[in-house]
This record gives sequence, structure tokens and C-alpha cells, in this order.
Amino acid sequence: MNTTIEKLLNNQIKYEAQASLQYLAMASWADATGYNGVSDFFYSQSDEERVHMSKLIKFVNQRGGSVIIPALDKPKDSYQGLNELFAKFLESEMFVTEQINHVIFECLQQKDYNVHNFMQWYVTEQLEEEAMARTLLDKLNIIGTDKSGHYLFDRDINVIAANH
Ligand code: OFO
Repeated sequence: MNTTIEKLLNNQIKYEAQASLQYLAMASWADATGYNGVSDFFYSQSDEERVHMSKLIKFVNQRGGSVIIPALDKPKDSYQGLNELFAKFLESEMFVTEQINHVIFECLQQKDYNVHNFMQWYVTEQLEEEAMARTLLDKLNIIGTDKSGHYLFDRDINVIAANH
């Protein structure tokens, strides 16, 4: 495997792992704060990111590359409220999208069409996740600081997410 691509894929393994850990911290914060719907949402986002990570690990191994299982940074685990939580969610998804675009760009530079093809799944996935994060944050921006709005958001989030 081309060493530049191998390095980028290993970086991507770390970003997916970091996102998984970040969403786990968010799920736990929401759980402890009484937002059970939000908590379920982030537990499942965390699981999804872990799948994204392991899919990359398996692919790099399959292609004969060297996988580095990364050390992770401590995730942010305290929030002032739902608005800050979902702003962080969108920020995290935008960061991951940017990194995936970078991998795609390098695949084309290095003419590695196999990895390019594999990464298309991530492009589609990111498009959906970023759009969902933006929709949820838009809703919270409309709600503002209204407590009953937050109550309803927590009650309905998984329905909103499932129908997105
Ligand atoms: Fe891995 O899909 Fe979002 O970040």
C-alpha cells in the first residue's frame, strides 16, 4: 500500500475512533442530565463511528498495510446545554468530512482508485450525518433556551433522526 495513503487511512482510523469516544462522552452527559432521547441518539452515533473505524482497520489489513491503533484525546464531557452539545456534534462531523475529502484528494493524486472506491461509502455517510447534525442544530436554534422545547426535542430526536 502506498505509504502516503496508508498514513492518511491510519489518521482516519483515529478520527473515527475519536468521534466514537466523543459521542460516548456526549451520550453519558445527556444520560446524567436527564435527556434520555439525546443519550440514546449519541450512544448509537458512538456505535456507528466505531463501525466506521473497524471497517477502515479491516480494509488496511486486507490491503497488506500496517494499522496503528491510536491513542485518543480525552473527549469533552461537560456541556452547558443541548445547544452547545449539538454545535459540537456538527463541528465534529464537519471536521471528519474535511479529512475524508483530503483522503479522496490524495487518492486521486496517487492514482489509488481502489482506496478511492472504498472511500466513497464514507463520502455518502458523511453527507448524511453532517446534514442530520445541521438539521438538529437548526431546530435547537429555533427552540433557543425554551425548556419545554428542549423537553420535546429530547422526546422526538430519535424519530427526527430516523426519518432524516
Ligand atoms: Fe464516521 O461518520 Fe461521522 O464522523
